[in-house]
Amino acid sequence: MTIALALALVLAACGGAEDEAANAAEITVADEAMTDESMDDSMTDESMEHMPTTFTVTITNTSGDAALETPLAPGAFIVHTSMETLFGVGTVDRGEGLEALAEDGSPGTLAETLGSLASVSTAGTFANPDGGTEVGPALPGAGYSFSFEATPGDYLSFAAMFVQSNDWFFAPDPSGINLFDGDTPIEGDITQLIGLWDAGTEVDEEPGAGANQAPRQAGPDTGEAQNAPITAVDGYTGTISVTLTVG
Ligand SMILES: [Ca+2]
Ligand SMILES: [Ca+2]
Repeated sequence: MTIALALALVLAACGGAEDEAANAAEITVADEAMTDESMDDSMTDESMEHMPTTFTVTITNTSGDAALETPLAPGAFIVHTSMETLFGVGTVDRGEGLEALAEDGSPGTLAETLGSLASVSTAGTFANPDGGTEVGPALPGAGYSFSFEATPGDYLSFAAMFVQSNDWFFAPDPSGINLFDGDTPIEGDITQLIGLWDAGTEVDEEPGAGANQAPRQAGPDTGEAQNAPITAVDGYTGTISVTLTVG
């Protein structure tokens, strides 16, 4: 502004340049206005960045219409910023509690272990089927819901046991689900983002028939132990439906 005014005065002193001086002054004022506006915008963006968004996930057991009817078991979820936080594909189970979740439907240890990581902002379990007050399996037609807060840059991972198996679990890819597209939270049907995985900790029997699978085994952690890499399981589409809602 000072330079522009000086320039205007010089031009005015030269005579016959009043219009140009006025233009120079206007342009300067317009620049300042733009600067103020962009400062306001950045302040708004900044304050919005610090406001977490509340998400709710609902996992519905739709296996009544699928290849093999199965209960779902209580599971664990985390909100995280690093990749492969809940598990890694092609690597063996890390001994953080995933085995108990995948073999016996016990999610507590995994949630507790992962909750202590610096890259995990929230960790929890979902154990009461929707509409109920008691911990238990979600039978066909029932489901689990859980809510959490997140900000851009956060990912969601969760895992829940496919009960008619030795050690299979539903979960997103190990990178997790990116909860934001830029600054915009994602929502809707996310079923396609969820896979079925073999934890590699127990030798598989025929799904729905094995004597060492949760519905039939003598007790937790019963069955032939294995130390194989975690792999994707094909088939069994339509066993669950998962939605993500905001607010
Ligand atoms: Ca297995
Ligand atoms: Ca077992």
